Amino acid sequence: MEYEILTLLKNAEDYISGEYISTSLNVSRTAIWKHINNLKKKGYIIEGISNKGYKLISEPDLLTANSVIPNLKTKIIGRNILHFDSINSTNIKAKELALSGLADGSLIIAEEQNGGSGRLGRKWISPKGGIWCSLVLRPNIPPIEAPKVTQIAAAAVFKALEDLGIKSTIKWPNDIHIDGKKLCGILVEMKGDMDAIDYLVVGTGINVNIEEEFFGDNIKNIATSLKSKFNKDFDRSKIIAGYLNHFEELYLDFLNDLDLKKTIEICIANSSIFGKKAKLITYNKEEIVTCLSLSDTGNLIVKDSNGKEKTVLSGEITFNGLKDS
Ligand code: BT5
Repeated sequence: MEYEILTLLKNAEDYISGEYISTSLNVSRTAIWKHINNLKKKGYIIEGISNKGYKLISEPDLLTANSVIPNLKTKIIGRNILHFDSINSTNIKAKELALSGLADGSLIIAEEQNGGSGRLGRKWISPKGGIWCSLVLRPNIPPIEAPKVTQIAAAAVFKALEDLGIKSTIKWPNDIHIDGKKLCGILVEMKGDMDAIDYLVVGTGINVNIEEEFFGDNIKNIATSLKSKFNKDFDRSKIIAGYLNHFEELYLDFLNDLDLKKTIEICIANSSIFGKKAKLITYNKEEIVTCLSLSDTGNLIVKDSNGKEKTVLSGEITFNGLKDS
């Protein structure tokens, strides 16, 4: 009920009466009054003036259900939000809760993580001011299709930024960059067997209102944030909701006939790697390749040093020590 009241308050240009809220939501005026008081205790500044009604003046800068859900247009994605102030990792929490039956589309959000992780056990720096979240999904698709969800998430982050007029690029398979520096990383994990997926966890980290100094010497040359790029703070709840809205649109296409067309179009049109020489690292090998494009199914198409084209299902590309050409 709180976020329904907040949705009305946010959509109103001026004061709205208690009576209007109570008829719109079909609850008593006393109940409205109690909810408004609860919201005030949570840090929302809501002005109440007799004869005029209520007006939302400001809200706390937290990614709670109350701040995210009013901006959602989704049916299942992000409709159940669990918010934590500080935890080790939203992916770890999501996996724990998925095991005990957490619903499809649920989202775990943390204000900060003290054990955030990237792929292959790498560390992910996650101070307050970022978006650190993990979606729990239970798709009825063959397990081999699971890695494609990484690209859906990347395309969705790209579109959410584009909605704000921010131009980024997608680095296959799991990074979003601005000016060649990493703004966002995605970590998809899966539990299942050969035939069926039990759950997927889609962990997404976006550096939003983070000062450059938080990155430390190790990554300050390769990481960026919206704050350091644009020198201002951004509304994180709009960015995360934009991400979830775009994610659902692309994901529902994918669940229907495994259609990745829109996702791949976005990833191809906004990739930072095509035409470039890179080091391709796969589970058993490292080699120098030229990145060409993506296949319809989201695999990377490369040309190896013998001029032979091949497609790569999962792996990593780096330009370290190579001249972009
Ligand atoms: C990734 O791994 O890019 C996946 C990152 C996923 C993070 C999210 S946050 C919510 C959820 N909960 C988690 O615990 N994880 C997910 P990878 O491609 O392996 O990149 C990791 C590398 O990026 C590190 O080795 C650093 O070099 C660099 N890095 C670490 N923190 C960063 C940051 N905040 N911004 C940019 N780069 C960072």
